[in-house]
Amino acid sequence: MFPVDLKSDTVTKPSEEMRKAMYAAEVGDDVYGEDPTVNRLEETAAGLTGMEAALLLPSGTMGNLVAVLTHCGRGDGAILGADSHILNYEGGGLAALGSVVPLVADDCSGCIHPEEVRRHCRPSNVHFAPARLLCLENTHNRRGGLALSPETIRSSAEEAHLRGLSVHIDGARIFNASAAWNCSVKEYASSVDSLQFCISKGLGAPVGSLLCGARSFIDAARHWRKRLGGGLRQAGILAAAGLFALERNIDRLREDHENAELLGRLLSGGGVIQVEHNEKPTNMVYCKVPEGACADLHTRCAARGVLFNGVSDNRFRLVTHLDVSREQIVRAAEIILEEAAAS
Ligand code: TLP
Repeated sequence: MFPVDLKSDTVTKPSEEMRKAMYAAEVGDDVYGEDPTVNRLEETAAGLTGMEAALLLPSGTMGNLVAVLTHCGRGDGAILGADSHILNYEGGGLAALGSVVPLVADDCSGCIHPEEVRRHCRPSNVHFAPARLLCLENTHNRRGGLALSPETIRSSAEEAHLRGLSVHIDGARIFNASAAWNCSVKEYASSVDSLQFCISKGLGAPVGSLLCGARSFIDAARHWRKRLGGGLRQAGILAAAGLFALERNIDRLREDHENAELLGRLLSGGGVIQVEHNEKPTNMVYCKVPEGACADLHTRCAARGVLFNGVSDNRFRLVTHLDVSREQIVRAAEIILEEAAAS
């Protein structure tokens, strides 16, 4: 039963069957394009998103970085949400490695709306960094794992395209979004130029992300991946886990959403923790406690085997995934409530 690890869906471990698929993988040197399993995974990712081509990368962070570097040159502006993962948690890679200027936009609704896109597209003038790219995030991590609809994405993307920008989706958890909206990932991908999704989160693979887009874009992205040192050799071992994840673990994401819903309901029932409301929730529960109470609660729960991450002094995040059962959720909620009441 313990530990119940709700820190993130990144903590999932490959199952016995997934490991067998990895063991049996046919491999080759992927830098030569000769790994049949990587090629199959990239074709599968392109098929699932309806895009022309895809590229396997070691992480979501590298997927986003390669996308930004491929879309933008030095001094170009990328419109990023103030609460986006790219801006907050990716080490400033776009500035450090690409001299790309973050144009920080309001994303408190989870999306960067068309009027906000317009506001950042300033007239051509030597004083301004020209906006070249709009980055959206779905599901939106810091907005509680909120899933955006295909229509919401489309209206912002249309505005950006009208103004000559490209559009990228950080879709680390795009399959959670499509499960929440009961739509195909293709409906998201069809309105943008690139989309990256992670196989290493709720889908349960140990490593990897797929960047998807037009063939010419992916060819250029492959060059950036190599420059960043992300060209892998017998990566079929990892790709086999990705293929397994895409075949077996997409449909079950709904269970994680049900568990998150249950967890939120149990925690809010206790009256000591405020569970944040979210219009279209997925596998995350964000909670508020009195100012300064987070660190103590975190330590007390960890001592009893319930692990989660604090986001600030009074806010913490719980993430459900395929290695946490319904029974574990119920027990974790009891422990969190007991400790919150005692502190
Ligand atoms: N997010 C991690 C942490 O970095 C916060 C998590 O535990 O949620 N985009 C989004 C929306 C993400 O949530 C993450 C990971 C990434 C990109 C980066 O993926 P990795 O960890 O594979 O580099």
